[in-house]
Amino acid sequence: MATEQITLYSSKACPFCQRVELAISEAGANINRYEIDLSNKPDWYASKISSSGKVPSLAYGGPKVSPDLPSPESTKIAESLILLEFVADLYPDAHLLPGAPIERAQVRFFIDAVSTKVLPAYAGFVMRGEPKEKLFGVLEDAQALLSPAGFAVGNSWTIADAAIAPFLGRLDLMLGNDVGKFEEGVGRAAHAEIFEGDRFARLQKYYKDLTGRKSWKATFDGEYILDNSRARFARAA
Ligand SMILES: N[C@@H](CCC(=O)N[C@@H](CS)C(=O)NCC(=O)O)C(=O)O
Repeated sequence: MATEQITLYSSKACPFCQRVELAISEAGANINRYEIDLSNKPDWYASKISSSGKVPSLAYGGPKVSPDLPSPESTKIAESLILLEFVADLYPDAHLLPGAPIERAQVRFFIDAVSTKVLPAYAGFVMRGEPKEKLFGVLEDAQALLSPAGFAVGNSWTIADAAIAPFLGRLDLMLGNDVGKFEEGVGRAAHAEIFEGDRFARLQKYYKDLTGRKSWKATFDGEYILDNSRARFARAA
């Protein structure tokens, strides 16, 4: 169990942040969380916490301070996938990263597929209104990587699940409400295929298992995310 103090700088709207919050919740870790308003970021955030200005990032160790007065003595770490591994290392008893070399490699392979294939296709469809075929193709590939039952790798939840879950949740929410840069009705039709059609039956069961967990309910505020997505990604009227 980590004994140093930890502050996660996060945003409820951000899928990368939810990755880390899921892992922290699955580990049962007690940390400080500070909400960063992405539309009005405090000046100290980029100068003292994350030079890129992006969330999530984390301050580890150092003296006990208020999160908005960060200490130079704490170590600052950014990037959601690095943070997932960091949380797994801090809380080994939670087995967020399996012990066996093969399974560790499978977790990392799955995460790589999420980064290099799922995310670009997700962004293309939702944020640029690109044709659905690319998204469907990569989701089918991701589905084929899933364990036959259980989670991405084996029967236990791992950081591979944290890597993809926030994006599946946003697809469900945004397409279900037809929010995105596609033509009217295209999001809803895609939603029906992904979340109800036979082609994605394994993915649907996986999604149900992910979202049935306490960690999901603790980290996903659907109403807030939908409002935020509407403001950012709604098609022009
Ligand atoms: N590669 C980064 C991406 C993080 C990212 O893009 N975060 C967005 C919010 S979802 C952000 O902070 N954007 C800066 C801004 O909105 O000012 C990670 O995985 O942590």
